[in-house]
Amino acid sequence: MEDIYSRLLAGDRRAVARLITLVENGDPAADEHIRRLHEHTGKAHIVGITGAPGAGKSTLVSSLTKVLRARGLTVGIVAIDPTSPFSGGAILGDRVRMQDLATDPGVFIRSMGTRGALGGISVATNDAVNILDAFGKDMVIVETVGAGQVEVDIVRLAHTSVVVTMPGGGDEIQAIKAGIMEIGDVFVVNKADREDAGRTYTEILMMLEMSDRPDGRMPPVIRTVATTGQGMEELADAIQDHYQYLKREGLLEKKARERILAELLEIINRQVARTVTRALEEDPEMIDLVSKLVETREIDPHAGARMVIRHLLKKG
Ligand SMILES: Nc1nc2c(ncn2[C@@H]2O[C@H](COP(=O)(O)OP(=O)(O)OP(=O)(O)O)[C@@H](O)[C@H]2O)c(=O)[nH]1
Ligand SMILES: [Mg+2]
Repeated sequence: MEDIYSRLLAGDRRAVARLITLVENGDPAADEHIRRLHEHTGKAHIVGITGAPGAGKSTLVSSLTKVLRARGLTVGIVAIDPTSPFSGGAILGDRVRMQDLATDPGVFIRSMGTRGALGGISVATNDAVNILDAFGKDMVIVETVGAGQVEVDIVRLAHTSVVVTMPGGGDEIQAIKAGIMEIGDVFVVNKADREDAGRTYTEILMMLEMSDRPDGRMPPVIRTVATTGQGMEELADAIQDHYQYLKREGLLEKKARERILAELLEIINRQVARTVTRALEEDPEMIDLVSKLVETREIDPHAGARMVIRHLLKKG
Protein backbone atom coordinates (compact mmCIF):
# COMPACT_ATOMS: atom_id res chain seq x y z
CA MET A 1 0.00 0.00 0.00
CA GLU A 2 2.58 2.52 1.14
CA ASP A 3 4.95 1.89 -1.71
CA ILE A 4 2.43 2.66 -4.49
CA TYR A 5 4.32 5.92 -4.86
CA SER A 6 7.76 4.41 -5.33
CA ARG A 7 6.50 1.48 -7.37
CA LEU A 8 4.73 3.90 -9.68
CA LEU A 9 7.82 6.01 -10.16
CA ALA A 10 9.80 2.84 -10.82
CA GLY A 11 7.48 2.07 -13.74
CA ASP A 12 5.14 -0.49 -12.18
CA ARG A 13 1.90 -0.46 -14.19
CA ARG A 14 -0.08 -2.26 -11.49
CA ALA A 15 0.67 0.57 -9.08
CA VAL A 16 -0.77 3.00 -11.61
CA ALA A 17 -3.93 0.94 -12.06
CA ARG A 18 -4.29 0.61 -8.30
CA LEU A 19 -3.93 4.31 -7.64
CA ILE A 20 -6.41 5.25 -10.38
CA THR A 21 -8.92 2.87 -8.80
CA LEU A 22 -8.41 4.63 -5.47
CA VAL A 23 -9.04 8.08 -6.96
CA GLU A 24 -11.99 6.78 -8.93
CA ASN A 25 -13.57 5.53 -5.73
CA GLY A 26 -12.84 8.82 -4.01
CA ASP A 27 -10.74 6.90 -1.49
CA PRO A 28 -8.89 9.28 0.85
CA ALA A 29 -6.00 6.76 0.83
CA ALA A 30 -5.11 8.19 -2.59
CA ASP A 31 -4.58 11.72 -1.29
CA GLU A 32 -1.14 11.14 0.18
CA HIS A 33 0.17 9.50 -3.01
CA ILE A 34 -1.29 12.23 -5.21
CA ARG A 35 0.31 14.84 -2.99
CA ARG A 36 3.73 13.24 -3.28
CA LEU A 37 3.38 12.68 -7.02
CA HIS A 38 2.59 16.32 -7.65
CA GLU A 39 6.20 17.38 -8.06
CA HIS A 40 6.62 14.83 -10.85
CA THR A 41 3.74 16.24 -12.90
CA GLY A 42 3.59 19.05 -15.44
CA LYS A 43 5.61 17.37 -18.18
CA ALA A 44 3.00 15.61 -20.31
CA HIS A 45 1.14 17.09 -23.24
CA ILE A 46 -2.52 16.68 -22.28
CA VAL A 47 -4.88 16.15 -25.20
CA GLY A 48 -8.68 16.06 -24.91
CA ILE A 49 -10.66 14.16 -27.53
CA THR A 50 -14.35 14.92 -27.52
CA GLY A 51 -17.27 14.38 -29.86
CA ALA A 52 -20.74 12.90 -30.29
CA PRO A 53 -21.40 9.26 -29.34
CA GLY A 54 -20.21 6.93 -32.07
CA ALA A 55 -18.17 9.58 -33.91
CA GLY A 56 -15.23 7.19 -33.81
CA LYS A 57 -13.27 8.66 -30.91
CA SER A 58 -11.99 5.37 -29.49
CA THR A 59 -11.02 4.06 -32.90
CA LEU A 60 -9.29 7.34 -33.61
CA VAL A 61 -7.41 7.40 -30.32
CA SER A 62 -6.18 3.89 -30.98
CA SER A 63 -5.13 4.71 -34.53
CA LEU A 64 -3.53 8.00 -33.50
CA THR A 65 -1.62 6.32 -30.69
CA LYS A 66 0.05 3.97 -33.17
CA VAL A 67 1.35 6.97 -35.10
CA LEU A 68 2.53 8.68 -31.91
CA ARG A 69 4.32 5.51 -30.82
CA ALA A 70 6.06 5.35 -34.19
CA ARG A 71 7.24 8.89 -33.47
CA GLY A 72 8.77 7.66 -30.25
CA LEU A 73 6.22 9.12 -27.83
CA THR A 74 4.79 7.21 -24.89
CA VAL A 75 1.05 7.59 -24.42
CA GLY A 76 -1.43 7.41 -21.55
CA ILE A 77 -5.12 7.11 -22.39
CA VAL A 78 -8.04 7.87 -20.09
CA ALA A 79 -11.42 7.02 -21.61
CA ILE A 80 -14.30 8.59 -19.71
CA ASP A 81 -17.62 6.85 -19.92
CA PRO A 82 -20.20 9.11 -18.28
CA THR A 83 -22.91 6.48 -18.44
CA SER A 84 -20.98 3.56 -17.03
CA PRO A 85 -21.66 2.62 -13.44
CA PHE A 86 -18.68 0.28 -13.61
CA SER A 87 -15.10 1.05 -12.92
CA GLY A 88 -11.73 -0.54 -13.12
CA GLY A 89 -11.77 -1.69 -16.68
CA ALA A 90 -12.52 -0.82 -20.25
CA ILE A 91 -15.98 -1.36 -21.61
CA LEU A 92 -16.05 -4.24 -24.04
CA GLY A 93 -16.14 -2.17 -27.26
CA ASP A 94 -13.17 -0.07 -26.29
CA ARG A 95 -11.30 -3.12 -25.16
CA VAL A 96 -11.68 -4.62 -28.60
CA ARG A 97 -10.81 -1.38 -30.38
CA MET A 98 -7.76 -0.71 -28.28
CA GLN A 99 -6.66 -4.32 -27.94
CA ASP A 100 -3.49 -4.18 -30.00
CA LEU A 101 -2.25 -1.30 -27.87
CA ALA A 102 -2.76 -3.19 -24.64
CA THR A 103 0.44 -5.19 -24.99
CA ASP A 104 2.62 -2.16 -25.76
CA PRO A 105 4.54 -1.14 -22.61
CA GLY A 106 4.73 2.42 -23.97
CA VAL A 107 0.95 2.75 -23.71
CA PHE A 108 -1.27 2.79 -20.64
CA ILE A 109 -5.06 2.63 -21.19
CA ARG A 110 -7.71 3.12 -18.58
CA SER A 111 -11.50 3.55 -18.74
CA MET A 112 -13.26 5.38 -15.96
CA GLY A 113 -16.90 5.62 -15.01
CA THR A 114 -18.14 8.88 -13.55
CA ARG A 115 -20.57 7.40 -11.10
CA GLY A 116 -20.91 9.45 -7.98
CA ALA A 117 -18.22 11.86 -9.06
CA LEU A 118 -19.12 15.12 -7.39
CA GLY A 119 -18.79 18.01 -9.83
CA GLY A 120 -18.88 15.63 -12.79
CA ILE A 121 -15.80 14.03 -14.15
CA SER A 122 -13.35 16.57 -12.96
CA VAL A 123 -11.51 15.56 -9.81
CA ALA A 124 -10.96 11.89 -10.59
CA THR A 125 -10.08 12.60 -14.22
CA ASN A 126 -7.62 15.29 -13.21
CA ASP A 127 -6.02 12.90 -10.77
CA ALA A 128 -5.81 10.13 -13.36
CA VAL A 129 -4.19 12.51 -15.85
CA ASN A 130 -1.72 13.66 -13.21
CA ILE A 131 -0.90 10.07 -12.32
CA LEU A 132 -0.11 9.20 -15.95
CA ASP A 133 1.89 12.42 -16.25
CA ALA A 134 3.94 11.50 -13.18
CA PHE A 135 4.27 7.97 -14.57
CA GLY A 136 6.24 9.59 -17.37
CA LYS A 137 3.89 9.41 -20.33
CA ASP A 138 4.81 12.02 -22.95
CA MET A 139 1.22 12.49 -24.00
CA VAL A 140 -1.95 11.87 -22.01
CA ILE A 141 -5.12 11.56 -24.08
CA VAL A 142 -8.53 11.94 -22.46
CA GLU A 143 -11.45 10.60 -24.50
CA THR A 144 -14.93 11.69 -23.55
CA VAL A 145 -18.38 11.90 -25.08
CA GLY A 146 -19.12 15.55 -25.70
CA ALA A 147 -22.12 16.88 -23.84
CA GLY A 148 -22.06 20.56 -23.02
CA GLN A 149 -20.46 20.92 -19.62
CA VAL A 150 -18.29 17.84 -20.10
CA GLU A 151 -16.73 19.41 -23.17
CA VAL A 152 -15.97 22.57 -21.29
CA ASP A 153 -14.44 20.55 -18.44
CA ILE A 154 -12.20 18.73 -20.90
CA VAL A 155 -11.10 21.95 -22.53
CA ARG A 156 -10.07 23.23 -19.11
CA LEU A 157 -8.20 20.03 -18.44
CA ALA A 158 -6.36 19.72 -21.75
CA HIS A 159 -3.63 21.69 -23.46
CA THR A 160 -5.01 20.69 -26.83
CA SER A 161 -8.70 19.95 -27.46
CA VAL A 162 -9.61 17.84 -30.45
CA VAL A 163 -13.25 17.89 -31.57
CA VAL A 164 -14.30 14.83 -33.54
CA THR A 165 -17.31 15.09 -35.84
CA MET A 166 -18.70 12.74 -38.44
CA PRO A 167 -20.79 13.22 -41.57
CA GLY A 168 -24.54 13.69 -41.17
CA GLY A 169 -26.62 13.47 -38.03
CA GLY A 170 -26.60 17.22 -37.43
CA ASP A 171 -23.56 17.04 -35.15
CA GLU A 172 -22.39 20.34 -36.55
CA ILE A 173 -25.40 22.14 -35.16
CA GLN A 174 -24.86 20.56 -31.75
CA ALA A 175 -21.26 21.66 -31.85
CA ILE A 176 -22.30 25.27 -32.31
CA LYS A 177 -24.75 25.02 -29.45
CA ALA A 178 -22.09 23.89 -27.06
CA GLY A 179 -19.87 26.75 -28.17
CA ILE A 180 -17.27 24.20 -29.12
CA MET A 181 -16.36 26.03 -32.33
CA GLU A 182 -14.83 28.73 -30.17
CA ILE A 183 -12.77 26.45 -27.98
CA GLY A 184 -11.64 23.42 -30.02
CA ASP A 185 -7.99 23.56 -31.09
CA VAL A 186 -8.10 20.88 -33.77
CA PHE A 187 -11.20 19.70 -35.66
CA VAL A 188 -11.63 16.28 -37.20
CA VAL A 189 -14.15 15.03 -39.71
CA ASN A 190 -13.89 11.32 -39.11
CA LYS A 191 -15.51 8.67 -41.30
CA ALA A 192 -14.23 10.58 -44.31
CA ASP A 193 -14.87 7.40 -46.27
CA ARG A 194 -18.56 8.24 -46.19
CA GLU A 195 -19.86 10.10 -49.19
CA ASP A 196 -21.38 13.05 -47.33
CA ALA A 197 -18.05 13.77 -45.59
CA GLY A 198 -17.14 16.53 -48.05
CA ARG A 199 -20.19 18.53 -47.13
CA THR A 200 -19.55 18.22 -43.41
CA TYR A 201 -15.96 19.33 -43.97
CA THR A 202 -17.09 22.45 -45.85
CA GLU A 203 -19.72 23.24 -43.23
CA ILE A 204 -17.20 23.08 -40.42
CA LEU A 205 -14.73 25.26 -42.30
CA MET A 206 -17.49 27.81 -42.87
CA MET A 207 -18.60 27.77 -39.27
CA LEU A 208 -15.04 28.24 -38.07
CA GLU A 209 -14.58 31.18 -40.39
CA MET A 210 -17.71 32.78 -39.00
CA SER A 211 -16.99 32.04 -35.37
CA ASP A 212 -15.55 34.64 -33.08
CA ARG A 213 -12.67 32.81 -31.44
CA PRO A 214 -10.98 34.37 -28.45
CA ASP A 215 -7.56 33.20 -29.66
CA GLY A 216 -8.10 34.61 -33.17
CA ARG A 217 -6.65 31.41 -34.54
CA MET A 218 -8.07 29.39 -37.44
CA PRO A 219 -7.85 25.80 -36.21
CA PRO A 220 -7.00 23.03 -38.67
CA VAL A 221 -9.78 20.73 -39.89
CA ILE A 222 -8.58 17.23 -40.69
CA ARG A 223 -10.35 14.46 -42.55
CA THR A 224 -9.69 11.01 -41.17
CA VAL A 225 -10.74 7.41 -41.53
CA ALA A 226 -9.98 6.09 -38.08
CA THR A 227 -10.61 2.48 -39.09
CA THR A 228 -7.84 2.53 -41.73
CA GLY A 229 -5.53 5.14 -40.21
CA GLN A 230 -5.99 7.55 -43.09
CA GLY A 231 -5.26 11.15 -42.05
CA MET A 232 -3.63 10.06 -38.78
CA GLU A 233 -0.20 11.52 -39.62
CA GLU A 234 -1.81 14.91 -40.34
CA LEU A 235 -3.78 14.69 -37.10
CA ALA A 236 -0.65 13.89 -35.10
CA ASP A 237 1.09 16.84 -36.81
CA ALA A 238 -1.78 19.19 -35.98
CA ILE A 239 -1.80 18.13 -32.32
CA GLN A 240 1.96 18.49 -31.99
CA ASP A 241 1.92 21.82 -33.88
CA HIS A 242 -0.66 23.17 -31.46
CA TYR A 243 1.57 22.27 -28.52
CA GLN A 244 4.51 24.06 -30.16
CA TYR A 245 2.25 27.06 -30.79
CA LEU A 246 1.28 27.17 -27.10
CA LYS A 247 4.94 27.04 -26.12
CA ARG A 248 6.02 29.63 -28.68
CA GLU A 249 3.31 32.10 -27.66
CA GLY A 250 3.92 31.60 -23.95
CA LEU A 251 0.40 30.20 -23.60
CA LEU A 252 1.39 26.94 -21.97
CA GLU A 253 1.97 28.60 -18.60
CA LYS A 254 -1.38 30.37 -18.89
CA LYS A 255 -3.13 27.08 -19.62
CA ALA A 256 -1.33 25.41 -16.75
CA ARG A 257 -2.40 28.19 -14.39
CA GLU A 258 -6.03 27.95 -15.54
CA ARG A 259 -5.93 24.23 -15.12
CA ILE A 260 -4.58 24.44 -11.61
CA LEU A 261 -7.17 27.06 -10.66
CA ALA A 262 -10.03 24.93 -11.98
CA GLU A 263 -8.57 21.88 -10.24
CA LEU A 264 -8.24 23.75 -6.95
CA LEU A 265 -11.85 25.00 -7.11
CA GLU A 266 -13.12 21.48 -7.78
CA ILE A 267 -11.16 20.05 -4.88
CA ILE A 268 -12.19 22.84 -2.53
CA ASN A 269 -15.83 22.32 -3.46
CA ARG A 270 -15.56 18.63 -2.83
CA GLN A 271 -13.81 19.04 0.50
CA VAL A 272 -16.23 21.71 1.69
CA ALA A 273 -19.17 19.49 0.75
CA ARG A 274 -17.60 16.58 2.66
CA THR A 275 -16.87 18.76 5.70
CA VAL A 276 -20.38 20.20 5.74
CA THR A 277 -22.02 16.81 5.42
CA ARG A 278 -19.94 15.48 8.28
CA ALA A 279 -20.61 18.53 10.48
CA LEU A 280 -24.34 18.27 9.87
CA GLU A 281 -24.31 14.59 10.77
CA GLU A 282 -22.57 15.42 14.02
CA ASP A 283 -25.06 18.15 14.87
CA PRO A 284 -28.52 16.92 13.84
CA GLU A 285 -30.24 19.20 16.34
CA MET A 286 -29.03 22.33 14.64
CA ILE A 287 -30.37 21.37 11.22
CA ASP A 288 -33.57 20.24 12.91
CA LEU A 289 -33.97 23.61 14.56
CA VAL A 290 -33.39 25.51 11.33
CA SER A 291 -35.79 23.34 9.33
CA LYS A 292 -38.48 23.98 11.95
CA LEU A 293 -37.95 27.73 11.54
CA VAL A 294 -38.34 27.35 7.78
CA GLU A 295 -41.36 25.10 8.21
CA THR A 296 -43.16 27.59 10.47
CA ARG A 297 -42.35 30.31 7.91
CA GLU A 298 -40.28 32.29 10.41
CA ILE A 299 -37.39 32.31 7.96
CA ASP A 300 -37.03 31.35 4.29
CA PRO A 301 -34.77 28.48 3.14
CA HIS A 302 -32.04 30.85 1.94
CA ALA A 303 -31.83 32.56 5.29
CA GLY A 304 -31.88 29.12 6.93
CA ALA A 305 -28.94 27.95 4.82
CA ARG A 306 -27.02 31.12 5.66
CA MET A 307 -27.67 30.53 9.36
CA VAL A 308 -26.31 26.97 9.14
CA ILE A 309 -23.24 28.06 7.20
CA ARG A 310 -22.49 30.88 9.64
CA HIS A 311 -22.81 28.45 12.53
CA LEU A 312 -20.47 25.92 10.88
CA LEU A 313 -17.89 28.59 10.09
CA LYS A 314 -17.91 29.77 13.69
CA LYS A 315 -17.30 26.22 14.84
CA GLY A 316 -14.36 26.16 12.39
N1 LIG B 1 -16.87 3.99 -41.86
C1 LIG B 1 -16.17 4.33 -40.79
N2 LIG B 1 -16.51 3.84 -39.59
C2 LIG B 1 -15.78 4.22 -38.52
C3 LIG B 1 -14.69 5.12 -38.62
N3 LIG B 1 -14.19 5.33 -37.39
C4 LIG B 1 -14.91 4.58 -36.54
N4 LIG B 1 -15.88 3.89 -37.21
C5 LIG B 1 -16.88 2.99 -36.64
O1 LIG B 1 -17.80 3.74 -35.88
C6 LIG B 1 -18.24 2.99 -34.75
C7 LIG B 1 -18.04 3.77 -33.48
O2 LIG B 1 -16.66 3.90 -33.24
P1 LIG B 1 -16.06 4.24 -31.79
O3 LIG B 1 -14.60 4.42 -31.98
O4 LIG B 1 -16.55 3.30 -30.78
O5 LIG B 1 -16.77 5.64 -31.54
P2 LIG B 1 -16.75 6.49 -30.18
O6 LIG B 1 -16.88 7.90 -30.61
O7 LIG B 1 -15.58 6.13 -29.34
O8 LIG B 1 -18.08 6.00 -29.49
P3 LIG B 1 -18.53 6.25 -27.97
O9 LIG B 1 -17.31 6.09 -27.10
O10 LIG B 1 -19.56 5.20 -27.74
O11 LIG B 1 -19.11 7.64 -27.95
C8 LIG B 1 -17.47 1.68 -34.79
O12 LIG B 1 -18.27 0.69 -35.37
C9 LIG B 1 -16.28 1.99 -35.66
O13 LIG B 1 -15.78 0.86 -36.32
C10 LIG B 1 -14.36 5.62 -39.93
O14 LIG B 1 -13.45 6.43 -40.12
N5 LIG B 1 -15.14 5.19 -40.96
MG1 LIG C 1 -15.45 5.53 -27.30
